[in-house]
Amino acid sequence: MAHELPPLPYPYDALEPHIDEQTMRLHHDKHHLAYVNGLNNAETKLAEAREKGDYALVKHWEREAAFHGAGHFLHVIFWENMTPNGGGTPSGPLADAINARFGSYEKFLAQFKAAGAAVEGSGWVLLVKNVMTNTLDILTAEKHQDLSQWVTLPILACDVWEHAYYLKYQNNRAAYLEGFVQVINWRDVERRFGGM
Ligand code: MN3
Repeated sequence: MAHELPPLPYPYDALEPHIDEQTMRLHHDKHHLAYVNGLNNAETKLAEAREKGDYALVKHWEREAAFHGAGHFLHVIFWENMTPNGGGTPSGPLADAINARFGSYEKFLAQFKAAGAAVEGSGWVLLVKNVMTNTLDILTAEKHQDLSQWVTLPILACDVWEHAYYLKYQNNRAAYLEGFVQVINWRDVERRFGGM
């Protein structure tokens, strides 16, 4: 199913004077749309590869899916994270979690702004919820993909660093992957999927 560009949840000029109308029009209508189109194209190409059993370009299309998918999903969050009546401070369980992790809202904000200002080149600063520890963290992404999509939750992970297989398989990673498939605990994967 194709991804679609969601409309902004407020008019283009609603965030003035903090974020200007012209920036919002370009950012949403041109930049975000390009991510949506790029993600759809990458997913189409990967579907064609599965159909043909031809994975010669799989590395390229996985990278495209990561770049455009990360761009698309992060912008959806970004638009919804803003509102003309915004500002103020968090409350309730989020405020408690911020205080527990960062010491105070002021300390959280100082780290968030410093981390955002320190991103090299282009990227994002993100407040994230770790789904294993159920705690908050501030993380940054240079560019935004590093071959992944930020809103995804891993449910099946295979380590392909050389230390995971070199003693037995040397440089034959494909054979290691064959071996990994033989020992997958699908009950565990099912459990993790059910938690989504
Ligand atoms: Mn952007």
